[in-house]
Amino acid sequence: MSKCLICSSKFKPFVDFGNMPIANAFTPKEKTMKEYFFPMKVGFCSNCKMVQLVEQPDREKMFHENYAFFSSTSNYMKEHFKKFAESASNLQSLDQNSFVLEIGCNDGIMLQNFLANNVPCLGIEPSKNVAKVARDKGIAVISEFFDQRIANQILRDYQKADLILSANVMCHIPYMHSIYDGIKDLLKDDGVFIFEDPYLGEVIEKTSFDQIYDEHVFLFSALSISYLSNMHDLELIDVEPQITHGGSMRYTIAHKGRKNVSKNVFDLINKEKSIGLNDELSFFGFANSVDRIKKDLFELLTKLKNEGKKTVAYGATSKSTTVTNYFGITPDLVDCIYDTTPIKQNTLSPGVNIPVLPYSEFRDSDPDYVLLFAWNHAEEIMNKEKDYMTENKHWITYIPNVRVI
Ligand code: JHZ
Ligand code: SAH
Repeated sequence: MSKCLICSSKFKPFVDFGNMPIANAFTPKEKTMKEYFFPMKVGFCSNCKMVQLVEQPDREKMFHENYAFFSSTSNYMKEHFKKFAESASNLQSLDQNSFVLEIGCNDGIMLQNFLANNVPCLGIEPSKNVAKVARDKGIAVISEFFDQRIANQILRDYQKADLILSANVMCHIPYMHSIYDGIKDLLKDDGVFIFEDPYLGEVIEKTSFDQIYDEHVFLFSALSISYLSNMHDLELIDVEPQITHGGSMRYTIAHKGRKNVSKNVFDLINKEKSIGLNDELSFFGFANSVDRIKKDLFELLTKLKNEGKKTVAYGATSKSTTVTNYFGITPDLVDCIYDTTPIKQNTLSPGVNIPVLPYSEFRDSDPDYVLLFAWNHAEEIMNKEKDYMTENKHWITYIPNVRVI
């Protein structure tokens, strides 16, 4: 039995992926150090309804000066965060006297929009290389892991915030009580904390098991976020589904009793209960669904290899580390992965050592099949490659089912 990170109740894992490497540990071709692996299992706490990793590597192993994920590699995401910033600014009627904070600002993809509108803002970003990109844009960044201690440092050096934002970061942090305490200290009486993360309901519905990797310690729902917020005298006041990262949810939190709770919250909680996101029985079939995709994809890639077809992959995502390592996809099945991120290029992928090559070489490689690891960016990528991916070339996707397109 494992102990819940939120409420300390005991729970049992419902899926076990075996030993997994650090999802973003793209390593130099000359491996000098033994790779780190950890046992990756996920469970559901029946008491507070939180889905969580049983074990997570130390944060410094994942987030550091060579962090491989740069948010601005997707044009669609740049546009998404521009709209996110606009809607949050309007909600809080922000101006040059306001103060905005972002937890995990990465390369400044969100805060650059506040800077452009002269709204004072500050980013907290522990991974020094991505923080530098944000600073080079003129954004103020504290390069530390946010927690209650840093919140109090910000209170001393700056002021309380009208708006605290975070995207694809909250679900990465196991010490949630310190985060929530820090947010409570920092948020003005009428301030709001808005964050978004991959949504549990979508992960279960689509069997998007590859949203599970070392960095994602939690898969949130309205049920679990409202429980957690209540523990800290905060309140979930709105929810808004997003199509990003394969299906996310945006949560708005305020001091308890300060704002009206939207009908959206009651509706989503009722829907979650009706589809069983409050019941451990609902998670029992998940491992079998993952294994069905595993069998189908492995058989397809093996068949293509036996027919002498050339298969490459597109997008060296964090998600692909779970797919390749759990499915046993090695360089004999997939020649290489093409990616636009300079720090990932000319490396080997975590665990299974598939070469990662510069995107600029993709078209010359003349593949028959392209396995789309960045399936969450399918629209953007398929559009970009539509003239190249002609009749004899095919995409392969695997969420929710293995498909050849
Ligand atoms: P992408 C990361 O997940 C890690 P990943 C993290 N844990 C998280 O939650 C989300 O981001 C927010 C490349 N690419 O966005 C760039 C192209 O080559 O699916 C990236 O390496 N060409 C913080 O890693 C990768 O694909 C393109 O045209 O699963 C996409 O990674 C595009 C659009 C992307 O996130
Ligand atoms: N918000 C961006 C970045 C997501 S990447 C986007 O949606 O694209 C996740 C980021 O969270 C990484 O840059 C990582 O360094 C940062 N992070 C991890 N733990 C953190 C913490 N305790 N405080 C602040 N940032 C953290």
